[in-house]
Amino acid sequence: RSTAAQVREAAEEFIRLFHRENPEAGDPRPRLAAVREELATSGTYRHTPEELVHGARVAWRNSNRCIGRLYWNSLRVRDRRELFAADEVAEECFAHLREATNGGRVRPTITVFAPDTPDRPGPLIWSEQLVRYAGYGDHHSVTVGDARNAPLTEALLRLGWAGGPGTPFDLLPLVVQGADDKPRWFDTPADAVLEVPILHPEDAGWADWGLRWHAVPAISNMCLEIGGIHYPAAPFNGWYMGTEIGARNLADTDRYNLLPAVARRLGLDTSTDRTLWKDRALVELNRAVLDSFDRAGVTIADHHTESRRFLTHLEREEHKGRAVGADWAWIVPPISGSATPVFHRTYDDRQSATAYVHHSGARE
Ligand code: HEM
Ligand code: NRG
Repeated sequence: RSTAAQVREAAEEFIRLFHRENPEAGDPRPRLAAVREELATSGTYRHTPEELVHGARVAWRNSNRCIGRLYWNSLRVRDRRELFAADEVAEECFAHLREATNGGRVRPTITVFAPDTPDRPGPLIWSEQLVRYAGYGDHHSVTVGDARNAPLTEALLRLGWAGGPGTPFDLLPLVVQGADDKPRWFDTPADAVLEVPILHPEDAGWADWGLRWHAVPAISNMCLEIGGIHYPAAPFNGWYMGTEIGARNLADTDRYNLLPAVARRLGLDTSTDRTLWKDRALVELNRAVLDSFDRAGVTIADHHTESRRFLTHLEREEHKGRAVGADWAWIVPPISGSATPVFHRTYDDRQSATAYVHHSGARE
């Protein structure tokens, strides 16, 4: 919780930044006076549509863990601040997915729902992303699907969801908690989700495996903070970098754990680590992910290209006189790190107040 003085300070800092970076908005002083007045009488203030757009973009620019920030200034912002009921939020999340997916030409997009105010909290999305695969199992082991989503899957079953067909890639419903309401779940319409079958460019045998992944990563459980105002529900997406799927989601031992199966298909000797069978399997899995998205006509970046773009971003920001914060451990890709230019340097890890922030947990 922030004090009134902290909110006022954050608000003033943001309004000054907005006017500095948008000279056409003119003298900041009248706006500063209006915001101070609104804060004094109501304890909150409303961003103008232009402030909201810029704030959401700057929050992306300030995401220290994100390698994809070169295009921060072209984020599409869907202003849905009038919505706080669970069913309306869910409906707009599905519309967000359709617009962002754009038939495969993925468009970086955010939808901003009602903010927290002294009168009423904003809505909250429990699902980590708009698209998630179920993880089924008991408390000790997940036997089918994505173990990362086992807690969400359990919560859904407790809320009365009947469960999916039981494949490793069952789409979970979206869980939304409206302002002053219980969490509710909403089946994800099939036409809102584009999925890509993961096939290997040379080994046709991968088709029998039924591997797939969704086209759009849309994080939905982070709070957008702009100038002291908190937007608890503000799902955003860009496009995938291949390693997120090929080196983590499908490969991590506590996710789909596919490296042993890939190595077997490749006929590798898995009896000892020294054959580097895991490394070779990782490369083939990542080739399969990139090739499959390309063949399906779905936007995806490889880690070499996205690393180069990030260095361009650093240069561009430096020219503008702005410092860029970055978190090395998140920026460097999980495979072939040293073969990308982002590895061979250090970064300032300064944090900014306008940012996407992880919630501490679900509201009671
Ligand atoms: C994290 C890439 C767009 C905000 C990341 C990560 C990658 C990435 C690889 C690390 C993820 C991980 O290791 O799990 C990209 C690419 C984009 C993109 C290729 C293409 C346009 C965006 C957009 C936003 C954003 C549009 C917000 C408006 C973030 C944030 C994180 C992050 C907040 C940290 C997430 C966390 O703490 O869990 N991004 N991103 N990114 N990105 Fe981006
Ligand atoms: N690693 C996660 C997604 C995290 C964010 N990555 C992005 N964000 N590309 C996964 O689902 O694999 N984005 O907004 O594009």
